[in-house]
Amino acid sequence: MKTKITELLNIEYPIIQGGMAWVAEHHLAAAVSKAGGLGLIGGANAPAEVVRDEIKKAREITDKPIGVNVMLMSPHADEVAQVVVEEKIPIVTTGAGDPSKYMDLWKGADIKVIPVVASVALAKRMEKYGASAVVAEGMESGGHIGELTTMTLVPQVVDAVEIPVIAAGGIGDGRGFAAAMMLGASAVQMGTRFVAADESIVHENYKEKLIKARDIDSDVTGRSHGHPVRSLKNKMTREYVKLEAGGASFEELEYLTLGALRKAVVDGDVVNGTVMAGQIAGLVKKRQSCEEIILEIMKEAKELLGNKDFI
Ligand code: TUI
Repeated sequence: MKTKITELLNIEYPIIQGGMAWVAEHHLAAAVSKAGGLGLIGGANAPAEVVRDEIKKAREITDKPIGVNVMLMSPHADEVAQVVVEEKIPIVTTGAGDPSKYMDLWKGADIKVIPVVASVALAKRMEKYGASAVVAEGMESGGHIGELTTMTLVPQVVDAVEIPVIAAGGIGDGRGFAAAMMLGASAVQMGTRFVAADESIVHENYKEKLIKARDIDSDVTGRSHGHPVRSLKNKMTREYVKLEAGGASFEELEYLTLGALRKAVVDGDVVNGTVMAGQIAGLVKKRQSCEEIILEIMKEAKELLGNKDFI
C-alpha cells in the first residue's frame, strides 16, 4: 500500500511505532523498521548519551531507517536535539510540547520533522515552521495525552493542513488502520499493540497486565496539574485519583509517580508503577513479533480497503 507517508519516509508499510518512554528502545525500534514500518527510539527523559547509544545499537540490528522521538518536557531535550543531528537521524518526531525552537536546526540538517500534535492550532503552526507531516494523537492513547479523541482530531487536522497526517490513539488492528485512512490519514502510529510484541523489553508482568486488560481498565491521572497521563488502573492510579480529588498539591502527587514508569517497565512492579497503555489495551490479546503484527494489520486493512493507494 502506497501512501504519502510510505513515499515521504521511504518505508514499506504506513505503520509507525510510538516513541514510548522506557519501552521504545533499540530492540523494538529495530524490529519495527526491519519489518517494514518505522521504528522510533523514545528519547523520553534519558540523557543524550543514552539516546546516542540506543541509536548505535539499533543500527547494529538493521540498516533500515530509524527515527527518534524527542520528548520536549525532558530536561535533556536540548542535548537530545543535537544528538539526532550528529547521528544523522533521518526522521524526528516530538511529543509533549511545541518543538518550534528546534525546527531550524533540524531542517538545516535535512531531518524530516514530524511533531505529535493534539490540536489543530499546533498542527497549523508546525506546518508553517516546515514540518514534513504531523501525528494527530487522540486521548485514547497511553501516556501523556491531549483533550480530543482520534475520531474528532484526525479529520479536523486533515482539513487544516496540506502536509500528510498520521493518526494515533486507539488504533490496534486492521479495522482501526482502515478507519484512520477513511478519516484522511496517510499512516498510523501505534504504541500499545507494540508494547506486547515479542521484541518489546517491558517486564513480563507489564505484558501480562496489558494482555489481561479490558476496555475500561485505563484511567487518566494528572489532569489537575495540566499533564494528563493514561495508564492501566492499579493501586498507584487509585491512590492518585483519591489524592487528586482531595485537592493534593503537585508535589504530593509527583511523589507517587516519580520513577514509576521505570518501576513498571523494568522492575515489573505493576501495582505501584505506572503501566502506561491506551484504551485499545482490551484488544491486545496475543504475543506476536513486530513483523507478525504489521503483516496481520496490513492484511486486515487490505481486506477492508481493497488494493487502493492513498497518495
Ligand atoms: O508525548 C506523548 N506521550 C507521552 S510523553 C511521556 S513521558 C511523560 N511522563 C510523565 C508525564 C509526562 C510525560 C509519556 N507519554 N504524546 C504526544 C503528545 N503530545 N500528546 C499530547 C501532546 C501535546 C500536548 C500539548 C503536544 C503539544 C501540546 O501543546 C503544546 C503547545 O505549546 O501548544
